This record gives sequence, structure tokens and C-alpha cells, in this order.
Amino acid sequence: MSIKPLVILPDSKLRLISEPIKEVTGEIRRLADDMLETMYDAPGVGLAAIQIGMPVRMVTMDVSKSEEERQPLVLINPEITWVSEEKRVYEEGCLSIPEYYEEVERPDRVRFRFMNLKGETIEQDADGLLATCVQHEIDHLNGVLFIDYLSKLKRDRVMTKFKKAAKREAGA
Ligand code: K1U
Ligand code: ZN
Repeated sequence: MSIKPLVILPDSKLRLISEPIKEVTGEIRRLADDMLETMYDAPGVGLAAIQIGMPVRMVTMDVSKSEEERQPLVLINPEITWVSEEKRVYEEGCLSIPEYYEEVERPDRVRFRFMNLKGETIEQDADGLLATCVQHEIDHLNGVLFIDYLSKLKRDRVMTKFKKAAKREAGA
């Protein structure tokens, strides 16, 4: 297991559409371990494989409270199969857009289907932070970022800030 460097905006990898996983191999299990370790270290409540540079459809999540026991989830090829009409606004962050938080409106409740590391297909309902997080993570698999839901003005401001930071870093 190892902590991997995070892919940060404006890296164009974040816009890739990730490939489905055909089979749970040892390599996929190792990737899941690395993603969980990277997510807990960040810390974050979710991580998509592309955020550590791997364009495959795998997500890790853990929305348990800090005082509770860890509840790691590994989702392979996750899909949203139902969304509620009711919406909910949540202040989202993204490990690929550090220290930037904005309110995003999404469906309040969702049903999602995925394969686990045993190769079993599972369908589960979610509300609260889990519902927000699974939608945010599945967006990553499709090259979508939470800033895409903001006004063009806000998105342009964030892009400019992170492009400048990347230039400074490259020149340093
Ligand atoms: O995908 C990511 O970039 C991870 C992201 C997930 C997420 C957070 C909030 C709403 C929707 C999706 C994060 O985990 S950002 C960090 C964060 O929110 C957090 C970190 C530590 C404790 C609690 C939350
Ligand atoms: Zn994110």
C-alpha cells in the first residue's frame, strides 16, 4: 500500500472518461488499497482512481464520522440507477481543487449499483453526504468536476487561480 500524489487542476487528466474494469485482479485490489490510503491521508471522504492518475472506473469512499470505526467502500464500475426529484445543497470540496469549497445542488437521494472487490454486484440507496459524495465521485469517472456546476464567472476564477499556481510551480 502506498500514498500516491494527487492529480491537481488544471491537469487535463481530470477531464478523461475512465475505462470500465473487466475483472477484479490483484492489480485492481492493490489500486483500491492505494486509493484508500491516499484518501485517508489527504484526508477526504471520497477518491476516484483518476485523481491518482489511473483512468479506470473505481471509487473509494468513507463517510463515517471521525469518532466512529472506519467504513471503507470500494466501488467498481459504479452507476446511478435512480435519483430523487428533491434536491439538496451541500458545500463540496475536491482533493484535486485544494482549499476551494462551493455550494452545489444535486439530487437529495440516489440509488447506485456497483461491483465490489469480491466481484459481486450490489445496489444500494444513499442520502445525506453519501448521496452527494457518490454523485461527485461518479462525475470524476466521466471527466466532470464540481466547478462545472458553478457560474462561468466562478469557474473561470478558479481555473485562472490554479493555472497561475501550476505555472509558478513549473518555474520554481
Ligand atoms: O473526490 C474528491 O475530490 C474527494 C472529496 C469528496 C467530496 C467532499 C464533499 C462533498 C462531496 C464530495 C473530498 O473528500 S474533499 C474533503 C472533504 O470534504 C473532507 C475531508 C475531511 C473530512 C471531511 C470532509
Ligand atoms: Zn473531487
